[in-house]
Amino acid sequence: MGGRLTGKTALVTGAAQGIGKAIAERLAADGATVVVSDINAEGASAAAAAIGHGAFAITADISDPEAVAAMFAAIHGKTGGVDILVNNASIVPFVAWDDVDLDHWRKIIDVNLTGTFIVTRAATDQMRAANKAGRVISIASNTFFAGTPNMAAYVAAKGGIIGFTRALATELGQYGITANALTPGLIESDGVKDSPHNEAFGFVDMLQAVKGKGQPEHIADVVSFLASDDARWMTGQTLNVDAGMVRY
Ligand code: NAD
Ligand code: 4PL
Repeated sequence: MGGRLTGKTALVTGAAQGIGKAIAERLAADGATVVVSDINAEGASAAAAAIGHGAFAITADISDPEAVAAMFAAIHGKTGGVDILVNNASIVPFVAWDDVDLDHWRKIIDVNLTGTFIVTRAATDQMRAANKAGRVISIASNTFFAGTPNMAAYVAAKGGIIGFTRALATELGQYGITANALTPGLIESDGVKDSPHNEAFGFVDMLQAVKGKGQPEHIADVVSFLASDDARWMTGQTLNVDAGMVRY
């Protein structure tokens, strides 16, 4: 499999840590030039240095259109433009329903859903300007199927990403660009390890068909497939990657 993304530029948002970092590592190992993007500048630089293979860091808040425009200008200057976009950045909250106020709702929708739109808007414009058979791969969550508690705004945003992916696939197919989503189950990422979600592994394991703790690499390997030529006949789809916790 090594080298199947040689010559491609891949942008991974939220790649300073966790699942995004594992995706960036995997796509770099596949031969892509990887842009490690994050709101956390130090973390993004450290991750890009650790990954090597020509990976470089760009600091950007996905919910800030000006920062995102500057990021795509920098990518164009350095590599000629993005071939593969992985929408991974998001806030992963743990907030009980009684604490879900309008400020929380707006923040989560603004970053997780509107931020995904802002980056995808710029990326698909850049792909089409360069006549690239681009790939948009968005990380949703199996919480959309499970209705997981303590995450109402997050679950709504993830459902929005799945709907957005379907519409995007329809509109971009004519340009040879595909759009697919992926729904991880609970994964032992840096963010989850430092949050109350870390207490849920026992419950989730009970529901899984295949037993064990989900790891960032379990997701990165499927993203590599979706980014590769092997997935060229798939678009508008959502792949569930959760050891069989939910079946649909
Ligand atoms: P994480 O919290 O470990 O990492 C998220 C990264 O995104 C961080 O580096 C953070 O700085 C960055 N980020 C946050 N807001 C940003 C913004 N506005 N602009 C740019 N970067 C921003 O999270 P993770 O667990 O690795 O999750 C990665 C993705 O996988 C997310 O989309 C998450 O919703 C999804 N997911 C995670 C799990 C899980 O159990 N870990 C399950 C399903 C889906
Ligand atoms: C099953 O996306 O998919 C907790 C935290 N449990 O973020 C998630 C499950 C979490 C999940 C998620």
